[in-house]
Amino acid sequence: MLDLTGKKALVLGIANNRSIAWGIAQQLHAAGAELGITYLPDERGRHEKKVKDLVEPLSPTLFLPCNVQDDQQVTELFSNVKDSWGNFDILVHCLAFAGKDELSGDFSGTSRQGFTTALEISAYSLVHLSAAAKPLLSSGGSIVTLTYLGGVRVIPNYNVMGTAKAALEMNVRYLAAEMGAQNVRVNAISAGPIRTLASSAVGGILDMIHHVEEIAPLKRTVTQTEVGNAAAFLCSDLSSGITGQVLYVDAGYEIMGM
Ligand code: NAD
Ligand code: 0WE
Repeated sequence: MLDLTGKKALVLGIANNRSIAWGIAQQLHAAGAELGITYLPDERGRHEKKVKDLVEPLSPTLFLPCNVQDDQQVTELFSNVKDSWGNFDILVHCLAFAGKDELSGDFSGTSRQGFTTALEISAYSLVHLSAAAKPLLSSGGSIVTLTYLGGVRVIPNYNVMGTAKAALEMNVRYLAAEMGAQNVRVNAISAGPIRTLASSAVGGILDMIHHVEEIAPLKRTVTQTEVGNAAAFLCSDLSSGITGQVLYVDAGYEIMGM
């Protein structure tokens, strides 16, 4: 049985009710985990209010700001986690960002700053958060991140995010090799395209979703709930022998050649 009772899970990346991280948080809660939620702070506190209202039914015991570009916010986050929870069990990393300019046009037009920002927020953040979490993660703990096929194959316009996801997937392997010594596992879920805040801002996402509905073995896209269930599995003791892997939750799309 998938049972996360007694486990504490810190989830980063909820922006609204379409976020993949929201699907994951709901399934972790359903399996009995105690939740800590972070949000990306903005000047007016609108994200804070929105995310706070959304997650209230999951009764998180921690609710804290974290912009991964700010070292101090990461330090304060884990100092709060340590004070309130002591050790914890699960870290869910569900965030990515590239400037809009970088997500269309020629890949060779990627700017130095655009490249740096995309890799900093989307890939380096997993390394940084894992380092900060490491002294607090219990034996049997699990780190899960979200990736996309565009890190392995060329997907039109995914551009520098593809480079960032390739780096992220390699981070998973190096982190898994290191964290195995303390019986902490590190894995990624490669989700098929889902309409979320991040993906809806991308031109042609609907055409991409229709393409998947035609080609994927299951003839449909996946849902936040299906990604959430796979994440709950990777966070649970049911997956105790699995680390350093990329698990495709994509209705089978990745296997197809034509
Ligand atoms: P989303 O917009 O709901 O989530 C992205 C999150 O990143 C937001 O919560 C945002 O606040 C956060 N974020 C951005 N910059 C940040 C920063 N500097 N510090 C902290 N947080 C920051 O979109 P989503 O589609 O749910 O994306 C979540 C993850 O899933 C991403 O890693 C994305 O690459 C991945 N993914 C998405 C799809 C898809 O089709 N939607 C498919 C595969 C993988
Ligand atoms: O990882 C992602 C989304 C990543 C993303 C999206 C945005 C849009 C708004 C990162 N940064 C930004 N920055 C913005 O300003 N996905 C897997 C969804 C996605 O994004 C694509 C896709 C798919 C699928 C971009 C181009 C092509 C396909």
